[in-house]
Amino acid sequence: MGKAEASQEVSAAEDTLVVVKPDGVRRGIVGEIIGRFEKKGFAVKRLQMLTMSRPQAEEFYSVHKEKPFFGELVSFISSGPVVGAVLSGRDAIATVRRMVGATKSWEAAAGTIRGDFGLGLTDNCIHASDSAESFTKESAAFFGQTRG
Ligand code: 3AN
Repeated sequence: MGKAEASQEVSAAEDTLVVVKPDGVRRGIVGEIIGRFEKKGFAVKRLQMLTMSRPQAEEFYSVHKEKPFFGELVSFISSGPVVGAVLSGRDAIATVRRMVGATKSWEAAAGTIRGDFGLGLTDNCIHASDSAESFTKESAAFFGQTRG
């Protein structure tokens, strides 16, 4: 590999945030879910279990605050422990969302996390950032002032 190609590889690395939701933690599939990302080649840069307060959950889901299901979403995500991970690797935001699958778990393709592990909508195992802006906002809401 030439010098130019090597630097392209480096610049292609991107960070994203996944949060295993309370249903995933309750069912004991955190390791299985995070393991899929590790096997794919993503590096786990941060990993934390916590239970979100209501204000923290409202901040985390603030892009959805006008949606009719906002209250349900906030109640559910703060209903028990969740596990957040910052994953780093090539085209992480889009690639991780492909691995997560469609929002409605019953429609999600087999081989995706939602397709393989559930049938829910609010309880659809996992959240993954959909853009660099979302990653920045959601990470700040999730990790707060804790050091990476
Ligand atoms: P995704 O998580 O696939 O990016 P979004 O961003 O459209 O989905 O929605 C955020 C979360 O809101 C979803 N993960 C899901 O839990 C919940 N959600 C989406 N649509 C609905 C709906 N119609 N009713 C209840 N909850 C919903």
